Amino acid sequence: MKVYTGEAVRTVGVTGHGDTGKTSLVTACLFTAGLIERLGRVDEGQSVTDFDEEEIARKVSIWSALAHAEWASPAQPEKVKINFIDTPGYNLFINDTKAALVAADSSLILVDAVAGPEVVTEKVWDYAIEYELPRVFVISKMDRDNAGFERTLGALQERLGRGVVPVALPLGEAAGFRGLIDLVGMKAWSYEANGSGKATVGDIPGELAEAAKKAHEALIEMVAEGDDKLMEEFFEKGTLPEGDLRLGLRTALRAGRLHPAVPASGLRNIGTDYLLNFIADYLPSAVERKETTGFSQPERQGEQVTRSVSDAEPVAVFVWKTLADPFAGRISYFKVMSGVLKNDATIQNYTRGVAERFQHISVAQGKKHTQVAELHAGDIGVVGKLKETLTGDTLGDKAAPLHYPPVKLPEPLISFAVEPKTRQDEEKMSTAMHKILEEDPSLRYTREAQTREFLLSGSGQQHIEVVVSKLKKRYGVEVTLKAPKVPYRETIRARAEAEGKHKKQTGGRGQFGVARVKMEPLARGAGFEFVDDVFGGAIPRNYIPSVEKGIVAAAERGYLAGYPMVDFRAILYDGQYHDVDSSDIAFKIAGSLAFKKCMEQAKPALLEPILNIEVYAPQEFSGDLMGDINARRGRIQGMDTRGTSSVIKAQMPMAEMLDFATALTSLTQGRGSYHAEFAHYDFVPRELEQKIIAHHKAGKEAEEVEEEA
Ligand SMILES: Nc1nc2c(ncn2[C@@H]2O[C@H](COP(=O)(O)OP(=O)(O)OP(=O)(O)O)[C@@H](O)[C@H]2O)c(=O)[nH]1
Ligand SMILES: [Mg+2]
Repeated sequence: MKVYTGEAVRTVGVTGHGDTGKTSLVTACLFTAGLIERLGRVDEGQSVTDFDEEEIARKVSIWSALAHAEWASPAQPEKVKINFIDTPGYNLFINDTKAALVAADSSLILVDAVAGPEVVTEKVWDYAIEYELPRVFVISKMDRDNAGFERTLGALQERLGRGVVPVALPLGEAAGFRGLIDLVGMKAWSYEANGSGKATVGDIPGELAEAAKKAHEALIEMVAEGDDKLMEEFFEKGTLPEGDLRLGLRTALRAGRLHPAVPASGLRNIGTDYLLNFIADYLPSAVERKETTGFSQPERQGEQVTRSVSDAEPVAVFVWKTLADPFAGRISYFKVMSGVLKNDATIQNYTRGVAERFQHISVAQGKKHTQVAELHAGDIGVVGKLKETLTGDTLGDKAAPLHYPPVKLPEPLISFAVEPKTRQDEEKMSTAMHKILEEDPSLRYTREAQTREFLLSGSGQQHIEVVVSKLKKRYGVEVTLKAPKVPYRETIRARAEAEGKHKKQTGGRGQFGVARVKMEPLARGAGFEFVDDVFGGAIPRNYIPSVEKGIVAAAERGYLAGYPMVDFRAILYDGQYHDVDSSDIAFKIAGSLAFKKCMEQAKPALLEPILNIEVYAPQEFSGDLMGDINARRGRIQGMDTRGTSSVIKAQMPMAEMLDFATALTSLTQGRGSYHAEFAHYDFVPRELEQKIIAHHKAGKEAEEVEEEA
């Protein structure tokens, strides 16, 4: 492949709500540009960018993927290279979209011409703003029944402002959709019905001339509005020359003032050549960003270091994605932030302090990789077999280190306990899971210290199920998912005082130790405190830690229902010993006996973890959501609005959260999301407490109690 410098590279993030036709549009663009031979369909598992087996099975994009086209527009006869980052659109997989967009220089936002703007439309719009990406709307699936360009555009303008302006109008709609009218060049583009992507460019049909003229003038006015010189010219002549219109549109797009909209159909391959031209002519090249900012230390520490996106700078690359290929092993997706990366270069991983060899650097067409000799500042590539490099790492010239900050993703919403089915599964599980975690930084895999369960956390049940399926198909590991155990705790509500006496006379040497202990409740979160208040050698110094150990061990085992006892102080104030018969173990037992006796007076109680939650959803769902939160023993703390969404803040017992994600999805038709974090422990209500204790005594798990409740 030809070597492209950054000026001739356009990296476009293809984003939008689930099912808006992103993957189909990318495949159609590649076909129109002649980079693939067949217009493969997502539904048949033949698209370029949905190549993962899970994606093919489910017919949705789960992970971001990379493709490229080489394209010359009439205005730019020199070919440019367009990198497409096809991203997932379903809410549950949207973290991967955010992670991948960091590598883009502009974004396409697809909006279904039937459904109009949806939740994720606004989400990806926000991402684009965060990453400072110019935004172009593609009103997609224009060939569908009931497709409406004007209606969709109106809805977009209502939500996102009048900066959304059409630069092309559709020629026909629904089954009659056959092309578009270019409002800059004022020509009609009519496409062959066979999906070849070839258009005949000609005059605007008479019946559409008036509408086209009006839209053309509106576009000119919008472009002129932001520029005094253009405004003057516009007032004088009542129009703008095409050259000025083009320039003005480019400037307004870069400034985030205008967001052009174009109609298209990926499935029928209508409008893709127009779109490719638009990308080549209007969207920023990879070097237009001019500067990037990193830090002298990892984790945003140290001083800021700015670097221009230029071949003249030392080489630096940022890894934005990792893929665990079953055959090729680890594949790293990177962006060249500065300098020129040559094939076979050995560069330093600043994050991990190791050198890595970039052998066979390549460009990706979905799963297919083509080796290249070098990649220039601003471009994107892939490389296999890096030893230690992971997503979020910066590598480059050893003499010029800097660290680009890794993308911060929201914390997972839902957790499951994963249990390997067999012994063999258990042995393979950890290795397999770590490979999957490398690919998906929005997953968490932890061992809960108290319950000893392995917890897998993600953005929703389907996200976790994808992992389970991958474990099985790719790594041959079978697991079952269960609701995680709630890490209840125990504590005391009252003071107590007792004597623990361990005395045993069995032939030879006996055992003897007496510990007198007071206990008192401590504040939530205080943990355990031990106070040595022994005077006059009632217990020799060396045995005092033994008493403490005995109490700690007993507290670990709990008193009511087997959960660890916390937030109390134990004061050892007196005791007795025997010169011959006393020992460490005798005092340990005395300590544990004292603990148990104290419990008889100390009013032990169960504690449950409470989470702070924030629930986001369109306003119309607030009432239902608050009802649901109340029914789950939640306490509403306040309500806010953010854009068109409302935010409900509440505190909720963890035990009630286990199926909240599922309930939220059904209550809000998939438009809600939430964030939760641990807040504190609080007393379990009396009735529930009695049930948990009774079930513990009957040898059952607390979870079954919750299910019954
Ligand atoms: N009628 C019509 N159907 C389309 C068009 N584009 C895509 N589809 C269909 O819509 C479905 C989803 O298409 P995709 O291309 O996978 O959509 P996507 O936006 O990539 O979906 P996710 O990545 O899962 O969010 C498939 O069944 C496609 O065949 C189109 O232009 N017209
Ligand atoms: Mg897709």
